[in-house]
Amino acid sequence: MTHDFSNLRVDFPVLDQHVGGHPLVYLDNAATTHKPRSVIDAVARFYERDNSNVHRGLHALSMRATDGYEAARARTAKFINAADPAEIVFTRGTSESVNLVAQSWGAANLKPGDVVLCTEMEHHSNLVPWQLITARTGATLRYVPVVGDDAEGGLDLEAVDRLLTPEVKLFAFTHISNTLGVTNPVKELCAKARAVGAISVIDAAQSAGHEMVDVQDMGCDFLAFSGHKMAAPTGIGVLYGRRELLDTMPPWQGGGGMIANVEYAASTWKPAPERFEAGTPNVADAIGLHAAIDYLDSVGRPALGAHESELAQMACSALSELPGIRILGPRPGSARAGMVNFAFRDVHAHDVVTFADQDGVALRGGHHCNQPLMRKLGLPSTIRASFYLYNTPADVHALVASMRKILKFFGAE
Ligand code: 7TS
Repeated sequence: MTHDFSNLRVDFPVLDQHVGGHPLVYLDNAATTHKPRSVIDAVARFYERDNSNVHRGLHALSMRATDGYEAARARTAKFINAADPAEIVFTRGTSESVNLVAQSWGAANLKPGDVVLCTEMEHHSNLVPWQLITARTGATLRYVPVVGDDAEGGLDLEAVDRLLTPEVKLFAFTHISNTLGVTNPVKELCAKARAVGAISVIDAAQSAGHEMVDVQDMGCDFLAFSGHKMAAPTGIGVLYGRRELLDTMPPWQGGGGMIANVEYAASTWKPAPERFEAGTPNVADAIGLHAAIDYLDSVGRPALGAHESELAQMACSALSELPGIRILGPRPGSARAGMVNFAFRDVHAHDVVTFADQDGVALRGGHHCNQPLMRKLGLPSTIRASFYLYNTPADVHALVASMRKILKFFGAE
């Protein structure tokens, strides 16, 4: 089913407000997205009717809570075409999912002489965990470079072939860059990793809620994403892991829910996914994630991604006409994911974002948790506009009008 995107705004209560006397134009979706009424209602309904702990009680509420939590797991598996719901571990978000792989798989498998390969365009959440575990195990961390002064060429695919030596044990890369709007050829990267015997870890934080993600087709070993970036609540995220791998991995946190048997001297573990979910899980927000997935699939992910990408390309072309602008990632006119990241020669990014806020336009300014990449490109900070399903061409016009006004105010036009 496809939707008329201009009608979706009403599904999101938070968008029904004015900022600075203007209707809110929310363009900070790569940081977090808003939640539709159906998600807010699903979470409220859980607390109003079913609130209880899971997997531990035989009373009606506990059984309902457990059913809701496990139904969310099964729905999430279907959403990314995982073969088995046991391959879905609930976490707090992408960062925690990547840390889980690093601390569990990494600690058990990496040793001096091994290499972890990552890319220069990774968010800190898919970079710092690899620094921590390579420092701890004595393994080496290497990076696939990006191409071009504005990283307009994306990932250097020839360098991937050069860097994927037999010493590489794990290759971690993002699906869609949160800074460049570049989409990486993940299926190809997974195949290349597999060819040298390395496992693959995909950061799908910017893609899972925006386009079809099929873990079996991609051929990845692990894939991480966050609920809050795809219309679901904060505090719930997902780690997909191939069952054969998850079942060989040691726990990374101990506590209730993850054990088979505990003695004073030692314990044994449940299989995945429980092995990796110590303590009371985030039941309410898993149920919220289920509702968000239903919402996104009712809109239709292929149409949703195409809509955002169209808005980003429209913004990119219009912004490229402005004086002193530098746009990162694909050149205007080229395909890009639903965001555009730019800087002005004459006005600081933080001034731009502060002034845009007075026009009701919510943008993000800063290094976007890509400090090493920004340093390489020689930019201390940039301005990012990122789109979601409720944005419209009118939002792009508001963005461009606000940018023109700011440049004029600073005498830069
Ligand atoms: N990976 C990517 C590609 C991201 O964009 C983000 C968050 C993360 C990982 C971390 O996700 P979390 O939910 O665990 O925090 N990105 C951003 C951003 O671009 N601006 O704010 C957060």
